[in-house]
Amino acid sequence: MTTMTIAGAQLGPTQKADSREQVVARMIALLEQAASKGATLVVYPELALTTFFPRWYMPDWNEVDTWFEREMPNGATMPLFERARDLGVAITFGYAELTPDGHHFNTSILTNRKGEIVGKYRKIHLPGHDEYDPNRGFQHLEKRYFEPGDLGFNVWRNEGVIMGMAICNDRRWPETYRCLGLQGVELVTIGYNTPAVNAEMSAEGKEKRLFHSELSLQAGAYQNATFVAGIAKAGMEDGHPLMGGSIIVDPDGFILARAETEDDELITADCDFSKCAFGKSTIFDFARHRRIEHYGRITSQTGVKVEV
Ligand code: ING
Repeated sequence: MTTMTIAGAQLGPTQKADSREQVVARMIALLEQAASKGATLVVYPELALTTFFPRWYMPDWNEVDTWFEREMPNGATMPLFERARDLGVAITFGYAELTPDGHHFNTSILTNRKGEIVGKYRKIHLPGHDEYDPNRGFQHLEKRYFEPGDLGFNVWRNEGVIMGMAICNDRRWPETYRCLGLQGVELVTIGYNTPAVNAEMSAEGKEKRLFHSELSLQAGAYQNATFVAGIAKAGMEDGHPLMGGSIIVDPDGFILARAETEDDELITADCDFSKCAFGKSTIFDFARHRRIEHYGRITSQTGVKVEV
């Protein structure tokens, strides 16, 4: 029976002018706070090291590439890995990855408590658009700057827990959780950067977005009998608001911890992973209840086909 105190390290805003080193110092402060509370895993947001740069149209790819990391760990992040190792705390965080052969991904890594990277995930569901859109209040150019992830949805047995990763928009798609649930996942970590307002539909405010974020995370947890940690980068970045709402959810879908601010804020939850077993062996015993002979449309068809 494995128990673990999990910490969600919500980050407040990071401005375009802020350095990686400044952000890493904030991340280390949250790491030390987590360690003092007995946490042995810290979950950081998507694109944790920089501002949410897909909001900016940059025609010059040399400028775009300044937002990417060519190796991990690297000079700026090594202090974080070393401090995590010294404190015996595993970490997961998102960053923009530029591979040696020139591919751009929205990536997340997971370490063990010795600071060794044990898993990598590249964001599969990329929202937004790939060309400058003059009709938007701000851009959301993830489809321009990133390629869809090429690693699939995987799990790793890390510190005795079956862990999986997803990133931001992935949390809105039930396929994400089910692909992990079919591998026995017990904890899904999901960092996010979610604009507090809709660039196209200003009527959709923060309250509705917070509701949709919690709904998605709670449903994914309950329907796959897993813990889920959804952790935000939040606050006003160069005049553009990101919503907070970081939460840790248990396998029944109940919220165990919730951030109250839009700043650097630590939330923690004591997780008993034996709580996953009941759902996985009863209502969500996939082997006993699923009828895959009727699910073919889910992987054979991408968009809607109305034939009635
Ligand atoms: N951001 C947003 C997210 O999925 C979004 C984009 C916001 C899509 C609101 C739909 C509604 O949370 C990222 N980075 O994926």
